[in-house]
Amino acid sequence: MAHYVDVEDAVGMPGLRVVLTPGVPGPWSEAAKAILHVKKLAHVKVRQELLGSNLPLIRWTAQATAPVAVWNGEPPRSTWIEQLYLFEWLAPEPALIPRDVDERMLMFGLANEIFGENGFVWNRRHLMVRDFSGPDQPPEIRESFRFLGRKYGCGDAAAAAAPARCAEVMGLLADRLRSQRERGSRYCVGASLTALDLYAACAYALVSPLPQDLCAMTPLFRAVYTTGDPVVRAAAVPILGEHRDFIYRQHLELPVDL
Ligand SMILES: N[C@@H](CCC(=O)N[C@@H](CS)C(=O)NCC(=O)O)C(=O)O
Repeated sequence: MAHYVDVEDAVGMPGLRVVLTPGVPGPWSEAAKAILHVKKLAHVKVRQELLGSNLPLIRWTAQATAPVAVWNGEPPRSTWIEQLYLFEWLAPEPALIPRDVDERMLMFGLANEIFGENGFVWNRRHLMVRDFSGPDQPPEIRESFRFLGRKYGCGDAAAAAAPARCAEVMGLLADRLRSQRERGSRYCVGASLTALDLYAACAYALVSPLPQDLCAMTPLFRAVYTTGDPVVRAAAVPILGEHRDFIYRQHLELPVDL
């Protein structure tokens, strides 16, 4: 297992510190780790307490989620887009943001569909809340998901809209990968790896996680991450899983180190 330090110890350290949730392959956190891996960026991993009060983290970063990236005395970066710009600045090569403006607009547009507010991951979380906060669940699990539901605005309307929204983003990605394949590329944009490939690959864990030997998850998390929603399952066309497997095999660390 990766080595994590406590927030209290990390605050006074220099350099790059990245707050993550040990043992949980959350897409935003795995994507931050993927970028750090590809860029070989030295960093200290810092522990977020899953669904804990995280008071030291709130004092340090003014929020409680993971991931967060903190560079020296600069303001903490708690969103994927700020983190990408920071990592790209600290280690410009290999570049994960396309230099071509059309490719760049395409990449950030699709990345926002996957990772932005009301994007794929956000809506997939609504479905987790829907499926794991009912009265049939053990109280501890039910309360955890109800907490997430309150925090991230998951009411009945949001849950009802979520499957189609997830499927919409998956369809956009699948179309993109198909047209790239026709041009002879296995990547989402252009001819080489970009951050979008990492985001798509990490987000796919919320449809079908990597097998247990490549990503060891507790039975609960495996159940939560594997969706049985018929609309989302219908959108899970093979090219999406093939792309995820290709990106992990070619560019990322396997088995996943949580
Ligand atoms: N702030 C990140 C997203 C991070 C995020 O939402 N993390 C969630 C994953 S479920 C989290 O840590 N939730 C636990 C909590 O809110 O206590 C971004 O917008 O890029």
